[in-house]
Amino acid sequence: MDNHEVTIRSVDFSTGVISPSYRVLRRTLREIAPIFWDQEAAKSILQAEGDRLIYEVHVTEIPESIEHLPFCTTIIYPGCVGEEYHMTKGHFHSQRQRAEIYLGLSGKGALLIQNEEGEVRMIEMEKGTIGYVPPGWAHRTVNTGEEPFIFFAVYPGDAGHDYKTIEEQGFARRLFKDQHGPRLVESPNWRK
Ligand code: S6P
Ligand code: ZN
Repeated sequence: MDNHEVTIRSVDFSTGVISPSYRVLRRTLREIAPIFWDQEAAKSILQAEGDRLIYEVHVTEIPESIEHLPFCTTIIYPGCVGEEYHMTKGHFHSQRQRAEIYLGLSGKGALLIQNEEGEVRMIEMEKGTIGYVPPGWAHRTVNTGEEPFIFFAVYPGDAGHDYKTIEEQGFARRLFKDQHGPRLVESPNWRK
């Protein structure tokens, strides 16, 4: 039996830190700026503040192979780029017929899922919410609150990550902040 099969781990619900973990992926505005609608706002932030940490993913060394169930946590820091909330890049699983489970640990957010036809559904997430990503649906998460939005994710080890499709086509809907809270609007540049 390999060590990763017997290691006892824990997760801190308020920070998202998994112990022991393997590495932390950090996504900053400079890297992911093109995902946001307001490119002028992204540019001004980068000029005025320098770079900004948008989210982190804490991963373990569980292998990404069919017999395993890799898990990780994501911490999306609060804030907006223009009027659009901080969010993840979003992806399909390379093997489309692979689902995923999210569990909200802390903060407030939304899980957007989108199928190949561009149909979008939104699941509001908070501590204790289970967000189910059915097979064949791309997924992106958004922080709609004032605190870090933290969730735990588990997926089949052979799922794979297809980022390219979302990089090229985007999501058909975007989440903007208005005076009444989050507003889901059609994305003018979808599939352009
Ligand atoms: C992995 C799972 C999550 C995301 C993470 C960051 O299948 O869906 O752990 O990787 O939330 O999002 P993204 O789109 O940058 O991978
Ligand atoms: Zn996924």
